Amino acid sequence: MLDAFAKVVSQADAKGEFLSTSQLDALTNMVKEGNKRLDVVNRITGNASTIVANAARALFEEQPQLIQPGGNAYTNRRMAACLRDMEIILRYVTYATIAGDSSVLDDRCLNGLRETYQALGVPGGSVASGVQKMKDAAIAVANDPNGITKGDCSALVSELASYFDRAAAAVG
Ligand code: PEB
Repeated sequence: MLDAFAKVVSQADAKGEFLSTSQLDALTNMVKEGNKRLDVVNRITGNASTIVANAARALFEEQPQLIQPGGNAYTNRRMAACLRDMEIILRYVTYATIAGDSSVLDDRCLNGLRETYQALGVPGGSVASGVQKMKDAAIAVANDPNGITKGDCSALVSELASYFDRAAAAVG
């Protein structure tokens, strides 16, 4: 598990070199823009249950077969497992976002997830669709102009989007 700092350290160390100017510039920028990152993670964390519940509702509206008898979210046990899975994925996306690196998401959440869903008979494409809905909600929360210092968050939002896309691609 790496963060943006440990990542460049390990890359430089593998070559036995000092950190390059471009590596240092990228980290300088990350520190300078750090409050935005903290705010985005804080907002998503504070809205996590709403993001999960609304994404799940939208998923079941789009794919009602999931909650009909025989569906993968039919019975409370499966519904609970589904909501829990979405929450786990969102949680790891927040970890990757605060770290500025996807390795925690890759190693601890996505590795083997496709195979797990295949073995369980859970449709990965449906999970991917749920993840995309969480992405839209998380971006809306991140970009909400109310009650926050205004600034350009486009780079951070596309980084955030890339973690959701990564999760969707890992199972879909
Ligand atoms: C992954 N999900 C399930 C299981 C595991 C995971 C390991 C089996 C064990 C259990 O049931 O608890 N666990 C989860 C995860 C990590 C982890 C992401 C990462 C660290 O440790 N059903 C649907 C939707 C989808 C869904 C498409 C979006 O209709 C999910 C939610 N996951 C779902 C369901 C089960 C499950 C298990 C229904 C239960 C499957 C079953 O027992 O029939």
